[in-house]
Order: sequence, then C-alpha cells, then structure tokens
Amino acid sequence: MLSKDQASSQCRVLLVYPRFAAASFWNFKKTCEVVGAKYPSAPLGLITVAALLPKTWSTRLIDCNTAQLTDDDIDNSDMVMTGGMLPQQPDALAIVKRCQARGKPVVIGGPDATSSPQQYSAADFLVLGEAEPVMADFVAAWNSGARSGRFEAEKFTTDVTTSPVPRFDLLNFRDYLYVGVQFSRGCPFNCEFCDIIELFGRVPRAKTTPQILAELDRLYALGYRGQVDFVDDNMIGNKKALKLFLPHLIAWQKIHGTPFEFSTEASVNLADDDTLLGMLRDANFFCVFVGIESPDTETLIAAQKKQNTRRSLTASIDKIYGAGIFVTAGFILGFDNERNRVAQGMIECIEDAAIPVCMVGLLYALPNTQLTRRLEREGRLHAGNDVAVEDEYGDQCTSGLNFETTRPRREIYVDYLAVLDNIYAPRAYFRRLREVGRRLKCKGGVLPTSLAPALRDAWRATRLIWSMTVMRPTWALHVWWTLADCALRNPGALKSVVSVMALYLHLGPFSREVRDSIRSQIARIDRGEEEVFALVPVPVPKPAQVGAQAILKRA
Ligand code: B12
Ligand code: SF4
Repeated sequence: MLSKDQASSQCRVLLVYPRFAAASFWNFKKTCEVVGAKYPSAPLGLITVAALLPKTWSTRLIDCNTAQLTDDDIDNSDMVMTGGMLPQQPDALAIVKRCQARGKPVVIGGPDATSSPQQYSAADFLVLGEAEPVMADFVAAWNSGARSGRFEAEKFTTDVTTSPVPRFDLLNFRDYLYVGVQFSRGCPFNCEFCDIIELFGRVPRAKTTPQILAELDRLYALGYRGQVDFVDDNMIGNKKALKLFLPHLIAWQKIHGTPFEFSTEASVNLADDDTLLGMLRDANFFCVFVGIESPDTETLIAAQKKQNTRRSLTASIDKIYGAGIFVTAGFILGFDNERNRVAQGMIECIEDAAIPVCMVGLLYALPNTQLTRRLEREGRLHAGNDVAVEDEYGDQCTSGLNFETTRPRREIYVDYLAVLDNIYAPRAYFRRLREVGRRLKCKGGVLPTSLAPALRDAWRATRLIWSMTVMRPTWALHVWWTLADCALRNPGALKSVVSVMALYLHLGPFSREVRDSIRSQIARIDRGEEEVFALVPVPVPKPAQVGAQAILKRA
C-alpha cells in the first residue's frame, strides 16, 4: 500500500519496452504488415508496473517495437523504467546508457533482470521479481531522495489478488495483433529446461473472478475488440480455480456480445478434461499453445516432462480440435539422450496431429533453470549463457545449444533442417491446415455477432488473401484449395483457418532463413571451423558471397 505522502508525490515516468531481436519466430512481421499492426503482442508487464505507481505520477509508454524513443521523450521525464526478456537485453542495456547519458535515472525490472541481475548492474535501480509487493518501497525510497537501490520481491509469495488492473489505456491497440491479460502465475510441473517455475513457482496463484472481469471491463470500455491472450504460464495449472472462473467468463462474454476471442498456453493434459475443454470453447477460446517438445518418451522423461508421456499426442491434440480450439505447439531438438531418428518421429508427430504452426527450436539453457545448473556442474555450459548479443539471441529457433551437446552438433543441425524442410514447405503447411479445418468443431455459425469487428475482419481477410495469392502466386493454389475445402466441409472453422493461414506469411520466409542458416552452420562444421551456436541470417547476400546466404556470428 502506498502511504499518504507517496500518493500525493509527483514524478514523470517514462516506461520503455525494449526492442526484440529481429530474428524471431514470434514477431510475425509480414503478418502484422498485412493486417496493419506493428507488433504482435503488447507489454503487459510494464503496464502492470504503471498501474502500481502513485496516481499523481504521470506515465508515458514507448514500446520500441512499435515506436521510436526520442531524446525529447527522455528529457521530458524524471525517471525511466524499462526491462523485458532475454532477447531484449541488448536494447534494454542501450536504453540504460542512453538515458543515463541524458541525466535520467533508470529503473530495471522484469524477467531477464530477475534471472540475471548481474547483467543489469549499470542501471540505477534494480526491482527484481514480481513488482506488486515491492513497488511501494521503491516509491518511498524515490520520494525520500534515493536515486539508486535494489528491491527484491520474496519468491513465489506475491499475492496476485492484489495486482491492479493493468494500464491498458497506455496502449495504442491498433499497433498490436492482440493484447494480454493474466489469470494465474506459476505451473505445477517440473520441466528441467523451464525458467517459469524458478521465477513464478510450482504452485499456481490465480486472480479472483471480479479482478479479471474488471480487466476485461476495462479493455471493453476502452473500445478494444478482438484477440485477448491469457499469458498464463499454464492456464490449467490450477484447474479448480479456472473451473470456478470460466462460468463467469462465459456469462460475461454473452452479456457483452462476445467481443473477445481468447488464446492461451496450457499443458497437453488439457485434453484429458472434457468439462474444461467445453468451458473453454463456450468462453470463446480459439487457440492454445502446448509444449510438446519431443515425440520420444525417453527424452521427455529425462527432461522431466512426464505429463507428455503415457498418452497418444495425436489423440490428445485431436481432442482439443474437437472443442473447436486450434493447437500451436513447441518442439525442441538437442536434448541429451535424443536419438538420430528424432527428426522422423517429430515430423510424423506434427503431420499426424496436423499442427500447422510449430515452433521447432534448439534447446537453449536459459539462465535460472535446473538444466543450466546441471550443465554448469558437468562443465558443459558455454560462457555467456546469460548474455544476449545484439541481434543474435532472437529465440530458440535462431539460437540454441549454448552448451556441449552429447550428440554431435552436426547431427542435431541435420535433424533440425530435416524437420523444418518438411513441415514448412507450402504443400505440407497447407495440407495440415486443411486437416485442421476439417477436425475443428467450432461452436456457432460463420455469421459475425457485430458489424465493426466483422468489417475489420473482412478487410483484413481481403488484404491477406490478396497478399497470399496475387502477390505470392506460388502459394495461390494452396490458399484457394484450403479455403474452398474449409468452406465446403466445415465453414464454422473458416475464421480460425484464415488466422492460421495469415501466420504463414511470416513462417514461410522465416523458416527459409533459418534453414539457410543451418545449412551454413553445417558447412562451417564440415570445413572444420570452430563451432558456433547462433544462427544469424543475413537478409540480402551479396553476389560475391556464393553459397553464403547467412553468416554465423560467434556468440
Ligand atoms: C506471454 C509470453 C510470451 C509471448 C509474448 C511476450 C510479450 N511481448 O508480451 C511470446 C509467446 C511471444 C513469448 C516469446 C518468448 N518468450 Co516469453 N513469456 C511469456 C510469459 C508466459 C508471460 C509474459 C507476461 O506478459 N507476463 C505477465 C506480466 C504481468 O509479468 P511480467 O512481464 O513478468 O511483469 C511482472 C514483473 O516481471 C515485473 N516487471 C516487468 N517488467 C518490469 C519493468 C520494471 C521497470 C519493473 C520495476 C518491474 C517489471 O512487474 C510485473 C508485475 O509483477 C512469460 C512468463 C511469465 N509468467 O511472465 C514468458 C517469458 C517472459 N518468456 C521467456 C522467453 C525466454 C521467451 C522466448 C525467448 C522463448 C522462445 N521460445 O524462444 C520468446 C522470445 C520472444 C521474441 N523474441 O519475440 C522467458 C524470459 C526469460 C528471461 N530470462 O528473459 C519467460 C519469463 C518464461 C519463458 N521461458 O517463457 N513470450
Ligand atoms: S509445463 Fe511448461 S510452464 Fe510448466 S514446467 Fe513445463 S515448460 Fe514450464
């Protein structure tokens, strides 16, 4: 709680969300361009921090992924607050330098600073962990004249029911494909490579129903309509709390004319609970990301991901499709006990389960995980695992294997290449999409519930189809065939199918760049050059660089 003095103090705060590295599966660059957005997701952490500040303090937000940070912005503030995740580290550090050079104190927080505070020692203030319990202390220190300090929340104990409604009003909704809200933090599982359980714990803490409905009310009142992503680490981590909340969400959607389509992230055991699946469908959840990681049971057991074993992954995904929810999935290569046949198994799993959008990446030992600690004990962790080099660490698709692997590195790259070559060829992607279009049992009809979003969707769909057919004639046949197949067999799934189709605008070219980089990586190993672990595509190769469509920088 803020004291009376804190509540009446004045300060101009500039919140700056650092730029993500460009080479990422997640930026859906071309898709954003076509539908008129600048970046997929909005900075929920920073707008939550903004809501924790005294009401008398003024706040401005600059998201460097959608706008330029100017010197005037910095000069017109008393303090700058910034922070984000590992791929934002280089820009976050550049922001610290730039603002300090203009005489402004910088406060750093967020997941990367929490996992690797040593990387951010240049900042004036470090606010580590979840901000809710420590912001009042920070504000008190600032008001008493402190211009540096370190504040750290006790791990896993933050009462999320005290978290305020994020300052959605600071966002320019048009800049984003979707906005996020968060119902719970933490996940009950224990995957060895996961940093979420180190940051947020294994006992999921959920917000109250009135609290989350107030967040949706706020979004609605601000005029936002469309996709809302529940950014929970595992939406079904606390099933009991979720089942108590969902009936209220369903009712809220009905009362408001279903203004939102929800997406989220959940463990694959979601498929085991028919009641929950039905409730999610009724609340208008249309997409869920699941971490499948590997088709190989032994690999999953060694990675402590037992929840994905003892089941048919294909049947589980099919079950989720049966609730009208399309699945996107994560896969990882490079686990210790992985075998050579892993590529074939992965391709079969992706094809059989018909998952068009798969984030297939390389194992990355993130700071602050059991995996990282084990590799360090075994002397296998590369130095600088907590450092993101400018434009190198994009995500697990473009970086990875930052440790001594048990399988020869070349074999892992060959497998990675085989998987990407197979699953992202247009023929394969659209075939899976047609299959999903048939399997999805969407509720309701094809007719829109209100005019404005329907017109927006129709405009976006028209631009999209133009861009994927007239502008890219080699895709045209696949696009028309997929649309016709869905329209004839399962028109209720058309909206989902068009959304997934839109993602190929980014995923097609992006996967090609990654494949070019892997080929160069393999060639480099074959030439006996030193091993590297960052795949950095170069957009336009010069004619003299025959065969070198990508350079591989030393990480
Ligand atoms: C949603 C999400 C995504 C989304 C969207 C991210 C976005 N732009 O918003 C997507 C799917 C794109 C994504 C991708 C990735 N993600 Co992610 N993501 C998340 C997730 C699940 C939720 C983020 C969120 O909105 N949380 C809700 C807000 C309220 O929490 P918060 O941001 O932590 O903020 C709180 C505090 O940290 C603090 N705080 C935050 N910022 C600041 C700033 C200041 C000044 C202060 C004082 C405090 C403060 O206050 C807030 C309130 O307590 C988190 C895990 C998590 N539970 O947070 C991972 C997480 C942030 N992601 C992570 C990673 C590693 C990635 C990837 C690199 C993974 C990959 N597969 O390759 C990619 C990279 C993306 C890219 N290059 O574009 C790690 C980051 C670890 C690190 N050391 O930085 C996390 C922690 C866990 C994980 N492994 O997924 N991610
Ligand atoms: S299921 Fe996901 S969030 Fe939970 S521990 Fe495993 S990787 Fe982390």
